[in-house]
Amino acid sequence: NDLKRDSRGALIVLEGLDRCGKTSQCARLLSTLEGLGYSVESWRFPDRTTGVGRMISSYLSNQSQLDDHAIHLLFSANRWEKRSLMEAKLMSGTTLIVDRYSYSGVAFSSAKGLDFQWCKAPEVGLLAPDLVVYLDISPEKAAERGGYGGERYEQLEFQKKVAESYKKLIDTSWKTVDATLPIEDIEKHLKEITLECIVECQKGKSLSQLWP
Ligand code: NYM
Repeated sequence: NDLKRDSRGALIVLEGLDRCGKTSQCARLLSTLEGLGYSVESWRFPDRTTGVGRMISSYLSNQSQLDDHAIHLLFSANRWEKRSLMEAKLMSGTTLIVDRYSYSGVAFSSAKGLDFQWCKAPEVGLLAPDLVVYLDISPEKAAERGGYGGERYEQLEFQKKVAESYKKLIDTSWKTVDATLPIEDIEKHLKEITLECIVECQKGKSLSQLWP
């Protein structure tokens, strides 16, 4: 219908600790929305396919060392290099399901001890999500799931600090979903809140910028 064709897509971000289940839920949400006939793409940050992304990937796998500030700015630059494409996709009606965004940037870097406001600064002017879903799990439960891949940051003590940083970022506009529920329940919940958000965007909700 006309509404579907002429209106913009929604920018939907999933956030959470490592092993919270974001990546599988993003995949499920993508296929659900595709099945319903929506134009939708699944994105993730860091986007390891770009030049900056390859530097980040090498840092995360401990193949290179970088100053904490420098890697923080690279994560941010990795979002900036995708900003115009992101806006073009949204304006052409495509909904984006994004696995991690600026909130991960702030949560992980400030967990290392970097100043919270300093961490937020390079994100100013990036597109603000229409919906942020926080997949909530305790660091202990996440660690029990095993399969920490051995990348930098994937350790219980550090994840506890990341959880504290996320708590400072969460505001009333976020939707928190209990990440320990059965996978199908999480999926159903995500589908509902996502569809609500897509409808709002179709009705003309305007795209805004960080930090609102
Ligand atoms: N991460 C991710 C950051 O430290 N800053 C960021 O801006 C982003 C987007 O990278 N442990 C961290 C969180 C993860 C790691 O992400 C890689 P993933 O989702 O495991 O590929």
